Amino acid sequence: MESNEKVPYVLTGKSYTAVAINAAAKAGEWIKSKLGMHEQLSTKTSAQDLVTEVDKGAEQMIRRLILTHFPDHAILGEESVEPGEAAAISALAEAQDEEYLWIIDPIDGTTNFVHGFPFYSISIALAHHGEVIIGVIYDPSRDEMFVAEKGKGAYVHGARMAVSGEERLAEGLIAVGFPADPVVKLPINLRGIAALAPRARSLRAGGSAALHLAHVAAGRLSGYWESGLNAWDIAAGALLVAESGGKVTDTLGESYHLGVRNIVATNGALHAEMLTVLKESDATGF
Ligand code: 2AM
Ligand code: CA
Repeated sequence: MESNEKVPYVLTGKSYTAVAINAAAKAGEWIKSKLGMHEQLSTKTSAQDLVTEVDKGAEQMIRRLILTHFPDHAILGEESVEPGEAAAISALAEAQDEEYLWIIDPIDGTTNFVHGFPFYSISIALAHHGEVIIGVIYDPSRDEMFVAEKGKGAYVHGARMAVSGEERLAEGLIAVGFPADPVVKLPINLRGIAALAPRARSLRAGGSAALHLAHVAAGRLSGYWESGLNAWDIAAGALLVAESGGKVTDTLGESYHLGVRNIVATNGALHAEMLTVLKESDATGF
């Protein structure tokens, strides 16, 4: 080993990745045990924007676990930020220059969790000076743990993941999302969906951005597009896709960074075609 070679990301004997996996697994078990048993249901910005005491409890659990190992690290968690786009953007702006920043979504797909639809996940990312170096997404329903480390690939239960091989949108299975704002954002989104539907093999809207990204990484979806997301929905999944050989940009084709809210993630081959369809249908969200 050369003397100037970078020291691996390890502190106090416990790797960052091990802590992320442990936190996601523990929170996931607990969340799953609460399926159909949550008590309070409140809405945040709209009737489509839900939160339960399980979201909040899971975030506390993950925070405590991370801080036990890394007490000087910063944490950005969905449930510790006021609802709405402006608060999310300013919370990220304040946090993103931290040396080590954990970015947590305790339940991505809360609407599904509330309805008992088994498509929700725990998303945990670690950024080093604003660059995501670890991404972990756990799907409690299928007991699948997706793990990526920057430069080291992405894995699901120990098996290396790779994006799918479809060359054209016409062969692609594409995931989309529906925005929580039904007044301004939904009509824009529906233009993109109307344009994509006849061009792709088929569309899916599972309701968890993080899991959509994990499935793109695993080669089970060819691509995914959604507008109006927050850093905690995307950070871990973006690394999973990149480390599986895929491509992640905003809807204008700019490279992924923590501030991206309008995302396109694909196997790479379909990327340009998806961007073109979104641009032509005026559905980029910009
Ligand atoms: P959540 O369950 O953590 O809120 C579904 O289309 C995706 O949009 C999910 O990842 C969901 O994450 C996210 N989402 C739901 N409501 C949202 C809102 N008001 N603003 C931004 N993203 C939202
Ligand atoms: Ca959430």
